Amino acid sequence: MVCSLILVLVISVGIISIIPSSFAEDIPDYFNPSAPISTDKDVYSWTDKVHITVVAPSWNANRNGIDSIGTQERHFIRIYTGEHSLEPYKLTETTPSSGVFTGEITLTGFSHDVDGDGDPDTNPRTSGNGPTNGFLEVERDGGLTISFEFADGVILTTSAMISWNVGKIIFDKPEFLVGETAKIQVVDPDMNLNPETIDRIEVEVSSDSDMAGIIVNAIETDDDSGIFETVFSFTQSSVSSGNRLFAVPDDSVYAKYEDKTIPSPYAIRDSLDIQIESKLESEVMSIQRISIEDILFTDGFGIPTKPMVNETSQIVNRISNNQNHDQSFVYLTQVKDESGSVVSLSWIQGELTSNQSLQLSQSWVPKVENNYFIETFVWKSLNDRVPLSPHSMLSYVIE
Ligand SMILES: [Ca+2]
Ligand SMILES: [Ca+2]
Ligand SMILES: [Ca+2]
Ligand SMILES: [Ca+2]
Repeated sequence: MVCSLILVLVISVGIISIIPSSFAEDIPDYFNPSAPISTDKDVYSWTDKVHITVVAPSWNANRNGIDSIGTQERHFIRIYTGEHSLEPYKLTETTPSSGVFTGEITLTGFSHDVDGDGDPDTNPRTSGNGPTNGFLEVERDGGLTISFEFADGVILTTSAMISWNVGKIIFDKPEFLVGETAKIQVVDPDMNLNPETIDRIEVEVSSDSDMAGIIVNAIETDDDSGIFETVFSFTQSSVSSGNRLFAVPDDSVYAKYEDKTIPSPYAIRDSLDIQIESKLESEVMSIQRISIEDILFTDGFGIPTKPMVNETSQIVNRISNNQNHDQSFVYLTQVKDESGSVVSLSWIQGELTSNQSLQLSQSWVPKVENNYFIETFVWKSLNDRVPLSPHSMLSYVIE
Protein backbone atom coordinates (compact mmCIF):
# COMPACT_ATOMS: atom_id res chain seq x y z
CA MET A 1 0.00 0.00 0.00
CA VAL A 2 2.76 2.43 0.98
CA CYS A 3 4.66 1.63 -2.23
CA SER A 4 1.75 2.35 -4.56
CA LEU A 5 0.99 5.61 -2.73
CA ILE A 6 4.57 6.82 -3.30
CA LEU A 7 4.35 5.86 -6.97
CA VAL A 8 1.25 7.97 -7.53
CA LEU A 9 2.86 10.98 -5.86
CA VAL A 10 5.96 10.71 -8.03
CA ILE A 11 3.97 10.67 -11.24
CA SER A 12 2.03 13.72 -10.13
CA VAL A 13 5.21 15.83 -9.66
CA GLY A 14 6.28 15.08 -13.17
CA ILE A 15 9.26 12.75 -13.31
CA ILE A 16 9.12 11.40 -16.80
CA SER A 17 7.99 7.81 -16.51
CA ILE A 18 8.02 5.16 -13.85
CA ILE A 19 7.51 1.49 -14.25
CA PRO A 20 7.49 -0.36 -10.92
CA SER A 21 10.66 -2.36 -10.70
CA SER A 22 13.33 -3.24 -8.24
CA PHE A 23 16.87 -2.01 -8.79
CA ALA A 24 19.88 -4.28 -8.33
CA GLU A 25 21.76 -2.00 -5.95
CA ASP A 26 20.12 0.48 -3.60
CA ILE A 27 16.52 1.33 -4.28
CA PRO A 28 16.67 4.96 -5.49
CA ASP A 29 15.07 7.47 -3.20
CA TYR A 30 12.71 9.14 -5.65
CA PHE A 31 12.14 12.14 -3.43
CA ASN A 32 15.59 13.07 -2.20
CA PRO A 33 17.53 13.65 -4.31
CA SER A 34 16.11 12.70 -7.69
CA ALA A 35 19.44 12.43 -9.53
CA PRO A 36 19.39 15.82 -11.23
CA ILE A 37 21.46 16.29 -14.33
CA SER A 38 23.00 19.68 -14.77
CA THR A 39 25.18 21.40 -17.34
CA ASP A 40 27.52 24.33 -16.68
CA LYS A 41 25.60 26.63 -19.07
CA ASP A 42 22.04 26.93 -20.35
CA VAL A 43 23.17 28.08 -23.81
CA TYR A 44 26.30 26.88 -25.59
CA SER A 45 28.12 28.10 -28.62
CA TRP A 46 28.64 25.61 -31.43
CA THR A 47 32.20 24.60 -30.45
CA ASP A 48 31.93 24.90 -26.67
CA LYS A 49 32.95 22.38 -24.10
CA VAL A 50 29.98 21.03 -22.10
CA HIS A 51 30.54 20.02 -18.47
CA ILE A 52 27.93 17.57 -17.19
CA THR A 53 27.17 16.75 -13.56
CA VAL A 54 24.77 14.10 -12.27
CA VAL A 55 24.03 13.90 -8.55
CA ALA A 56 23.11 10.28 -7.90
CA PRO A 57 24.09 9.13 -4.39
CA SER A 58 22.32 5.81 -4.94
CA TRP A 59 24.92 5.03 -7.65
CA ASN A 60 27.77 5.32 -5.15
CA ALA A 61 27.92 1.53 -4.88
CA ASN A 62 31.49 1.37 -3.61
CA ARG A 63 32.00 3.90 -0.82
CA ASN A 64 35.77 3.43 -1.01
CA GLY A 65 36.21 3.61 -4.74
CA ILE A 66 35.36 5.73 -7.76
CA ASP A 67 32.13 4.53 -9.35
CA SER A 68 30.89 5.36 -12.80
CA ILE A 69 27.49 5.67 -14.41
CA GLY A 70 26.14 5.77 -17.93
CA THR A 71 27.50 2.59 -19.50
CA GLN A 72 25.68 -0.09 -17.51
CA GLU A 73 23.19 -2.06 -19.60
CA ARG A 74 19.69 -0.52 -19.30
CA HIS A 75 21.14 2.53 -17.49
CA PHE A 76 22.80 4.33 -20.37
CA ILE A 77 23.60 8.00 -20.48
CA ARG A 78 22.85 9.41 -23.91
CA ILE A 79 23.94 12.83 -25.18
CA TYR A 80 22.23 13.83 -28.39
CA THR A 81 20.95 16.43 -30.81
CA GLY A 82 18.30 15.99 -33.50
CA GLU A 83 20.91 14.47 -35.81
CA HIS A 84 23.74 13.02 -33.75
CA SER A 85 24.11 10.95 -30.61
CA LEU A 86 26.69 9.66 -28.12
CA GLU A 87 25.54 6.51 -26.30
CA PRO A 88 26.50 5.07 -23.91
CA TYR A 89 28.53 7.85 -22.31
CA LYS A 90 30.37 7.29 -19.05
CA LEU A 91 30.53 9.79 -16.18
CA THR A 92 32.82 9.16 -13.20
CA GLU A 93 32.46 9.91 -9.52
CA THR A 94 34.33 13.04 -8.38
CA THR A 95 35.67 11.41 -5.18
CA PRO A 96 35.33 7.83 -3.82
CA SER A 97 32.15 8.55 -1.93
CA SER A 98 30.66 11.77 -3.36
CA GLY A 99 27.80 10.26 -5.32
CA VAL A 100 28.42 13.10 -7.81
CA PHE A 101 29.35 12.04 -11.33
CA THR A 102 30.94 14.30 -13.95
CA GLY A 103 32.16 14.27 -17.51
CA GLU A 104 32.52 16.56 -20.48
CA ILE A 105 32.06 16.64 -24.22
CA THR A 106 33.29 19.06 -26.85
CA LEU A 107 30.81 20.35 -29.40
CA THR A 108 32.20 20.30 -32.94
CA GLY A 109 29.65 22.45 -34.76
CA PHE A 110 29.10 21.99 -38.46
CA SER A 111 31.07 22.75 -41.60
CA HIS A 112 31.35 26.56 -41.96
CA ASP A 113 33.84 29.18 -43.18
CA VAL A 114 34.23 31.71 -40.36
CA ASP A 115 36.87 33.97 -41.91
CA GLY A 116 35.77 34.27 -45.52
CA ASP A 117 38.75 32.51 -47.12
CA GLY A 118 36.49 29.90 -48.73
CA ASP A 119 37.63 26.99 -46.54
CA PRO A 120 35.63 25.58 -43.63
CA ASP A 121 37.32 26.14 -40.27
CA THR A 122 35.63 23.48 -38.16
CA ASN A 123 36.10 19.73 -37.88
CA PRO A 124 32.62 18.32 -37.23
CA ARG A 125 32.68 14.79 -35.80
CA THR A 126 30.76 12.63 -33.32
CA SER A 127 32.73 10.11 -31.29
CA GLY A 128 33.75 9.07 -27.78
CA ASN A 129 32.36 7.15 -24.81
CA GLY A 130 33.34 9.35 -21.85
CA PRO A 131 34.07 10.70 -19.44
CA THR A 132 36.04 13.43 -21.32
CA ASN A 133 36.71 12.21 -24.86
CA GLY A 134 33.33 12.96 -26.43
CA PHE A 135 32.81 15.02 -29.59
CA LEU A 136 29.36 15.91 -30.85
CA GLU A 137 28.24 17.69 -34.02
CA VAL A 138 25.62 20.38 -33.47
CA GLU A 139 23.57 22.78 -35.60
CA ARG A 140 23.52 26.58 -35.14
CA ASP A 141 20.11 26.91 -33.50
CA GLY A 142 19.58 23.43 -32.18
CA GLY A 143 19.60 21.96 -28.74
CA LEU A 144 21.44 19.31 -26.83
CA THR A 145 19.83 16.74 -24.56
CA ILE A 146 21.36 14.49 -21.95
CA SER A 147 19.34 11.51 -20.74
CA PHE A 148 20.11 8.98 -18.02
CA GLU A 149 18.11 5.90 -17.25
CA PHE A 150 18.56 6.39 -13.57
CA ALA A 151 16.57 3.38 -12.46
CA ASP A 152 14.69 0.85 -14.57
CA GLY A 153 12.13 2.87 -16.47
CA VAL A 154 13.10 6.18 -14.80
CA ILE A 155 14.64 8.33 -17.48
CA LEU A 156 15.92 11.72 -16.44
CA THR A 157 16.70 14.33 -19.07
CA THR A 158 18.01 17.84 -19.24
CA SER A 159 18.50 20.09 -22.24
CA ALA A 160 20.62 23.07 -23.21
CA MET A 161 20.38 25.35 -26.23
CA ILE A 162 22.94 25.94 -28.96
CA SER A 163 23.27 29.44 -30.40
CA TRP A 164 25.73 31.73 -32.12
CA ASN A 165 26.47 35.11 -30.55
CA VAL A 166 26.86 38.64 -31.87
CA GLY A 167 30.46 39.62 -31.15
CA LYS A 168 31.39 42.66 -29.08
CA ILE A 169 34.41 44.91 -29.55
CA ILE A 170 35.88 47.50 -27.18
CA PHE A 171 38.90 49.82 -26.95
CA ASP A 172 40.53 50.04 -23.54
CA LYS A 173 40.14 53.87 -23.58
CA PRO A 174 37.69 56.36 -25.08
CA GLU A 175 40.67 58.31 -26.48
CA PHE A 176 44.39 57.78 -26.93
CA LEU A 177 47.41 60.07 -26.78
CA VAL A 178 49.82 59.83 -29.73
CA GLY A 179 52.52 58.04 -27.73
CA GLU A 180 50.18 55.47 -26.23
CA THR A 181 49.47 51.89 -27.19
CA ALA A 182 45.85 51.02 -27.91
CA LYS A 183 44.29 47.73 -26.86
CA ILE A 184 41.28 46.09 -28.51
CA GLN A 185 39.21 43.31 -27.01
CA VAL A 186 36.75 41.22 -29.01
CA VAL A 187 34.36 38.88 -27.24
CA ASP A 188 32.89 36.20 -29.49
CA PRO A 189 32.53 32.72 -27.96
CA ASP A 190 31.78 31.35 -31.45
CA MET A 191 35.39 31.94 -32.46
CA ASN A 192 36.73 29.76 -29.67
CA LEU A 193 36.81 27.08 -32.36
CA ASN A 194 38.97 24.76 -30.30
CA PRO A 195 38.53 24.91 -26.49
CA GLU A 196 41.89 23.12 -26.09
CA THR A 197 44.03 25.64 -27.97
CA ILE A 198 44.48 29.38 -28.41
CA ASP A 199 42.41 30.65 -31.35
CA ARG A 200 42.84 33.94 -33.19
CA ILE A 201 40.75 36.37 -35.21
CA GLU A 202 41.46 39.35 -37.47
CA VAL A 203 40.53 42.93 -36.64
CA GLU A 204 40.71 45.84 -39.12
CA VAL A 205 42.09 49.06 -37.65
CA SER A 206 41.98 52.41 -39.47
CA SER A 207 42.04 56.17 -38.93
CA ASP A 208 40.69 59.26 -40.70
CA SER A 209 44.19 59.72 -42.14
CA ASP A 210 44.51 56.08 -43.26
CA MET A 211 41.11 54.63 -44.09
CA ALA A 212 42.74 51.50 -45.60
CA GLY A 213 44.46 50.90 -42.26
CA ILE A 214 45.96 47.64 -41.07
CA ILE A 215 44.76 44.14 -40.18
CA VAL A 216 45.88 42.93 -36.78
CA ASN A 217 45.61 39.47 -35.23
CA ALA A 218 43.74 39.29 -31.95
CA ILE A 219 44.78 36.31 -29.83
CA GLU A 220 42.52 34.36 -27.47
CA THR A 221 43.35 35.20 -23.84
CA ASP A 222 43.38 31.50 -22.93
CA ASP A 223 42.47 28.17 -24.53
CA ASP A 224 38.78 28.35 -23.69
CA SER A 225 37.90 32.04 -23.17
CA GLY A 226 36.36 33.20 -26.47
CA ILE A 227 37.95 36.59 -25.64
CA PHE A 228 40.51 37.95 -28.10
CA GLU A 229 42.96 40.81 -27.56
CA THR A 230 45.48 42.78 -29.56
CA VAL A 231 47.49 45.98 -29.21
CA PHE A 232 48.71 48.49 -31.77
CA SER A 233 50.50 51.83 -31.75
CA PHE A 234 50.25 55.09 -33.70
CA THR A 235 52.74 56.70 -36.02
CA GLN A 236 52.74 60.25 -37.39
CA SER A 237 55.98 59.89 -39.35
CA SER A 238 55.67 56.73 -41.45
CA VAL A 239 53.07 54.71 -43.32
CA SER A 240 51.02 52.09 -41.49
CA SER A 241 52.63 48.66 -41.19
CA GLY A 242 52.50 45.67 -38.86
CA ASN A 243 50.77 46.74 -35.66
CA ARG A 244 51.44 50.45 -36.29
CA LEU A 245 48.71 52.70 -37.64
CA PHE A 246 49.27 56.05 -39.32
CA ALA A 247 47.04 58.58 -37.52
CA VAL A 248 47.43 62.21 -36.53
CA PRO A 249 45.93 63.99 -33.52
CA ASP A 250 42.21 64.70 -33.79
CA ASP A 251 41.73 61.68 -36.06
CA SER A 252 39.01 59.24 -35.19
CA VAL A 253 40.40 55.72 -34.89
CA TYR A 254 38.28 52.72 -35.89
CA ALA A 255 38.40 48.99 -35.15
CA LYS A 256 36.19 46.53 -36.98
CA TYR A 257 35.53 42.82 -36.48
CA GLU A 258 33.50 41.05 -39.13
CA ASP A 259 31.38 38.49 -37.30
CA LYS A 260 30.49 35.60 -39.63
CA THR A 261 28.84 33.65 -36.81
CA ILE A 262 25.67 35.56 -36.01
CA PRO A 263 22.51 34.13 -34.52
CA SER A 264 19.02 33.68 -35.90
CA PRO A 265 17.14 35.50 -37.41
CA TYR A 266 20.25 36.22 -39.51
CA ALA A 267 21.00 33.59 -42.13
CA ILE A 268 23.96 31.29 -41.52
CA ARG A 269 25.80 32.91 -44.44
CA ASP A 270 25.23 36.47 -43.16
CA SER A 271 27.92 38.52 -41.52
CA LEU A 272 27.89 41.64 -39.39
CA ASP A 273 30.51 44.37 -39.06
CA ILE A 274 31.07 45.06 -35.37
CA GLN A 275 32.77 48.45 -35.24
CA ILE A 276 34.01 50.82 -32.57
CA GLU A 277 35.48 54.31 -32.67
CA SER A 278 37.97 56.15 -30.51
CA LYS A 279 39.94 59.37 -30.86
CA LEU A 280 43.62 60.19 -31.11
CA GLU A 281 44.69 63.22 -29.09
CA SER A 282 47.97 65.13 -29.10
CA GLU A 283 50.13 64.82 -26.00
CA VAL A 284 50.47 68.62 -26.15
CA MET A 285 47.49 70.46 -24.63
CA SER A 286 45.38 72.09 -27.33
CA ILE A 287 46.23 75.65 -26.37
CA GLN A 288 49.98 74.92 -26.41
CA ARG A 289 50.09 73.25 -29.81
CA ILE A 290 50.83 76.49 -31.65
CA SER A 291 52.85 79.48 -30.39
CA ILE A 292 51.96 82.99 -31.48
CA GLU A 293 54.18 86.09 -31.40
CA ASP A 294 53.22 89.74 -30.86
CA ILE A 295 51.25 91.53 -33.56
CA LEU A 296 53.20 93.84 -35.91
CA PHE A 297 52.14 96.32 -38.60
CA THR A 298 54.04 96.45 -41.87
CA ASP A 299 53.64 98.01 -45.27
CA GLY A 300 53.29 95.96 -48.44
CA PHE A 301 57.07 95.34 -48.48
CA GLY A 302 57.25 93.96 -44.97
CA ILE A 303 58.74 97.11 -43.48
CA PRO A 304 57.33 98.06 -40.06
CA THR A 305 54.88 100.91 -40.32
CA LYS A 306 52.17 102.85 -38.45
CA PRO A 307 48.62 102.37 -39.70
CA MET A 308 47.02 105.61 -41.02
CA VAL A 309 43.47 106.45 -42.07
CA ASN A 310 42.77 105.28 -45.64
CA GLU A 311 46.16 103.61 -46.02
CA THR A 312 46.61 99.87 -46.40
CA SER A 313 48.75 98.23 -43.79
CA GLN A 314 49.37 94.60 -42.95
CA ILE A 315 48.55 93.02 -39.59
CA VAL A 316 51.37 90.50 -39.27
CA ASN A 317 51.80 87.60 -36.90
CA ARG A 318 54.11 84.59 -36.74
CA ILE A 319 52.79 81.22 -35.59
CA SER A 320 54.83 78.06 -34.89
CA ASN A 321 53.80 74.43 -34.61
CA ASN A 322 55.12 72.97 -31.33
CA GLN A 323 54.44 69.37 -32.39
CA ASN A 324 56.38 66.97 -34.56
CA HIS A 325 53.42 66.24 -36.80
CA ASP A 326 51.19 68.25 -39.12
CA GLN A 327 48.55 70.51 -37.62
CA SER A 328 45.72 72.09 -39.58
CA PHE A 329 44.42 75.41 -38.34
CA VAL A 330 42.36 78.49 -39.07
CA TYR A 331 43.93 81.85 -38.24
CA LEU A 332 41.55 84.77 -37.61
CA THR A 333 42.22 88.48 -37.44
CA GLN A 334 39.59 90.75 -35.92
CA VAL A 335 39.64 94.54 -35.53
CA LYS A 336 37.18 96.29 -33.24
CA ASP A 337 36.69 100.00 -32.69
CA GLU A 338 36.33 101.76 -29.36
CA SER A 339 32.62 100.94 -29.15
CA GLY A 340 33.31 97.22 -29.59
CA SER A 341 31.97 97.01 -33.17
CA VAL A 342 33.89 94.68 -35.45
CA VAL A 343 35.24 96.74 -38.35
CA SER A 344 37.34 94.01 -39.99
CA LEU A 345 37.28 90.21 -39.79
CA SER A 346 39.26 87.82 -41.98
CA TRP A 347 40.73 84.36 -41.74
CA ILE A 348 43.24 82.04 -43.33
CA GLN A 349 42.96 78.26 -43.28
CA GLY A 350 46.09 76.17 -43.59
CA GLU A 351 48.32 73.45 -42.26
CA LEU A 352 51.61 73.67 -40.41
CA THR A 353 54.02 70.81 -40.96
CA SER A 354 56.03 69.36 -38.10
CA ASN A 355 57.59 72.24 -36.06
CA GLN A 356 57.03 74.71 -38.91
CA SER A 357 56.92 78.50 -38.38
CA LEU A 358 54.80 80.66 -40.63
CA GLN A 359 54.32 84.40 -41.00
CA LEU A 360 50.72 85.35 -41.73
CA SER A 361 49.41 88.76 -42.73
CA GLN A 362 46.01 90.31 -43.31
CA SER A 363 45.54 93.72 -44.86
CA TRP A 364 43.59 96.45 -43.05
CA VAL A 365 42.53 99.93 -44.17
CA PRO A 366 41.40 102.06 -41.17
CA LYS A 367 38.53 104.28 -42.30
CA VAL A 368 38.36 106.77 -39.41
CA GLU A 369 40.38 107.93 -36.47
CA ASN A 370 39.59 105.70 -33.49
CA ASN A 371 41.01 103.61 -30.71
CA TYR A 372 41.26 100.12 -32.28
CA PHE A 373 41.67 96.68 -30.75
CA ILE A 374 43.38 94.12 -32.99
CA GLU A 375 43.07 90.46 -32.02
CA THR A 376 44.29 87.25 -33.62
CA PHE A 377 43.10 83.72 -32.87
CA VAL A 378 44.28 80.25 -33.93
CA TRP A 379 41.60 77.54 -33.90
CA LYS A 380 41.39 73.95 -35.06
CA SER A 381 38.83 74.95 -37.69
CA LEU A 382 35.85 77.26 -38.17
CA ASN A 383 33.56 74.41 -37.13
CA ASP A 384 35.72 73.14 -34.27
CA ARG A 385 36.69 76.33 -32.46
CA VAL A 386 39.19 74.78 -30.09
CA PRO A 387 42.00 77.31 -29.53
CA LEU A 388 45.43 75.99 -30.52
CA SER A 389 47.25 79.01 -29.08
CA PRO A 390 46.56 81.82 -26.63
CA HIS A 391 44.95 84.73 -28.47
CA SER A 392 47.02 87.78 -29.20
CA MET A 393 45.72 91.36 -28.68
CA LEU A 394 46.96 94.86 -29.40
CA SER A 395 45.41 98.24 -28.78
CA TYR A 396 46.22 100.94 -31.35
CA VAL A 397 45.12 104.55 -31.51
CA ILE A 398 44.84 106.41 -34.83
CA GLU A 399 44.43 110.20 -34.35
CA1 LIG B 1 32.14 5.41 -4.81
CA1 LIG C 1 38.01 29.68 -43.46
CA1 LIG D 1 40.31 28.18 -28.04
CA1 LIG E 1 29.68 35.44 -33.48
